[in-house]
Amino acid sequence: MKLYLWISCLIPLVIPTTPAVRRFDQEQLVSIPYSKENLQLSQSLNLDIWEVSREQGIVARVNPQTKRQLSHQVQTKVLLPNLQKFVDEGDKILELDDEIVTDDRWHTAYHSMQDISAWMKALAAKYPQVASFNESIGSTEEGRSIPMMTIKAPSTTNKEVKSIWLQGLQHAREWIAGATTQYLIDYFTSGYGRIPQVTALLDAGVVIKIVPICNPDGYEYSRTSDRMWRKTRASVDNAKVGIDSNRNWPDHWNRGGASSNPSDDTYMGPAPGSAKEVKALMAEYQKTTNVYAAVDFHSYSQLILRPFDWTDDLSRDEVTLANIGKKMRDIYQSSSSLDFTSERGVELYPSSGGAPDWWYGIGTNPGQHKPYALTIELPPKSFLQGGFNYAASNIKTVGKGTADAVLELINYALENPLPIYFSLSLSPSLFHS
Ligand code: 0X9
Ligand code: ZN
Repeated sequence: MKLYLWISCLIPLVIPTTPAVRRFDQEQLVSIPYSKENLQLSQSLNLDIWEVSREQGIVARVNPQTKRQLSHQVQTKVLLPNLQKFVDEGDKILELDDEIVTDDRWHTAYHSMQDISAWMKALAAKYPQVASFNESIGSTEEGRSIPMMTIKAPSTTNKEVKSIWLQGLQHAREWIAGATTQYLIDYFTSGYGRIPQVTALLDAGVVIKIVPICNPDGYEYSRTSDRMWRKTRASVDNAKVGIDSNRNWPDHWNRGGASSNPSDDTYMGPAPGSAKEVKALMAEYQKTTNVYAAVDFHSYSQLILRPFDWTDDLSRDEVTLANIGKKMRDIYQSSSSLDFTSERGVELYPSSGGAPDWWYGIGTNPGQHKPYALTIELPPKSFLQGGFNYAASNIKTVGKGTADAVLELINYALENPLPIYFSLSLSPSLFHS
């Protein structure tokens, strides 16, 4: 008896402190018909919008409270009555692996942040001629490193550099975005001397910088604790509410389609460019000479989005940007049978503080070309094909289609660089009404 009491006193001390895994039994996926008004309504209720399309309407995650608010105002259709079941399904198909291999097998699973970094290091060691691994361009809120790979031909001198910037996974749960940027790292690194188009581009002075995981804290959190987590893990008033880094970039920050409420999924942060992750990315980007094109990879919906995200006004380069969007859409189709749509970001829904508006706006160093600045929403097309739970067996197909589309973008951007706008051009971008 005495022993029993003694042991029971110890129990609280020996329970392991693994983080609680968030459950979604009370949450649902619903849709409402597509219209501008309904879009505004869902944004004003700060719903977690998963997709917006003519076919599915506006698809959003709701809890009992937001569902009640929504159903009072508009007809609501339940698509997934218990989101926990959807998350459980994902656990079966998402394939997590911890073996570090520098061949094709890497792209058959989703990996941890630590393994991704180790893999990048191993890949750089395998291809020292072209790849250099930067373990950290800056650290995250929880002290993790943000790794980057730079890919460059041995003969390239600083004078002739034409840079391409590729980044993925600002949003934690969009795992295919991180897997695809890893595929691109592999493609351009191992492709030199093997894939003629890659060799030709690198030999012509193209330098590719790839940050595969822009939000390491959020990514790990979505792997271990909350599968539907989107933001960083920034703290506000000691609560780890997180910032939506794609609402935090300092170009037309807080100009719509972003929330000032820290508990919302599109929380813009307390000030423009305040998120540690955004600061690190901005600093590295501005060290990069002559960025011809920059792409921010997200999921899902199969979209190629061009500026602007925040305003309905057409950019000065609308015709050119629409043209490359169409070409990339065709490449996705012919290369991987993936059906993409090309449009302006704002046409999907308005949002401010996103990376591409900053790249195309005030992020361009004075006297340099504007970059082709795109968001790519990777597959699948809809929640019907898994949404954020996109099976790891798709990584290679998506990766190959994306590599071909990005090759097209690079070639096109080199042949048709966007103009250099001198100081005057800053005014419309900075002070747009
Ligand atoms: O909302 C975002 O940040 C992106 N979509 S996601 O579902 N991956 O979160 C879209 C950014 C592009 N901008 C606009 N559509 N305005
Ligand atoms: Zn996203």
